[in-house]
Amino acid sequence: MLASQRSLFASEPPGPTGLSYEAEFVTRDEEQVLLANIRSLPLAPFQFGAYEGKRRVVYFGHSYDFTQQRLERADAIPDWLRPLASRIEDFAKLRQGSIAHALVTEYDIGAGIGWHRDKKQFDKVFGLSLLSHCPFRFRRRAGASWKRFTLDARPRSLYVLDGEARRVWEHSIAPVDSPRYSITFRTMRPPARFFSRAANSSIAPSPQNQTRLARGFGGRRPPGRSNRGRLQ
Ligand SMILES: O=C(O)CCC(=O)C(=O)O
Repeated sequence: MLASQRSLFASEPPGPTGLSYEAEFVTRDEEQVLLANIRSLPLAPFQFGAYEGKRRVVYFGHSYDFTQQRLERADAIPDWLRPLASRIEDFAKLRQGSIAHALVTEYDIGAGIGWHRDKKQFDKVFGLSLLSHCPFRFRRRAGASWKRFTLDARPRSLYVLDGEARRVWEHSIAPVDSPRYSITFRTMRPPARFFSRAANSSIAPSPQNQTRLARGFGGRRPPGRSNRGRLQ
């Protein structure tokens, strides 16, 4: 167990197994440089099948196409971001180059992300929070109800999702009340077959789920797409 994980849970109810947290993973100066680079990216509304989320994203390495339900190749992780990926690989005792994917997300006021587990093509997940904190919520089924846990993800901190935190618990972020950015780094599960097969989503992107996840957090239907016959 990481030292940071021990301190996180020393005086709190235990969080999900496999969740760890490192406060101040980057310095304030590094945060400013990352934010400047992020603001120069072509951030675009998150696409969830026929719907657009309110948050804006850019993918590197791989992107996930929710319409085709498969991974697509994306631009390589850029030079300004690679050293951070490398630092995370060292921190997590991973081989250099293990992180093959990065997702940059901008949450403007009112944007969030619905309950989900990350796609099965990905393995370990590392989330760096920038600019402001968010309550990062977890839940898992416990009989007829849910077990819940909330991590206060502070700016400049890194959370790690592995084990049950990654594969059993779902996570979500309620609409934020001040702008937040995150960089999510992921390692890949082995591998190549995911490029040719339909994805094995933990929450299948049925029209109903698309509606719930995208619209529940401020998502909107792109102009010209009819609602008729889908939402009844
Ligand atoms: O912004 C974050 O820290 C979480 C992002 C996330 O859960 C996702 O993109 O799947």
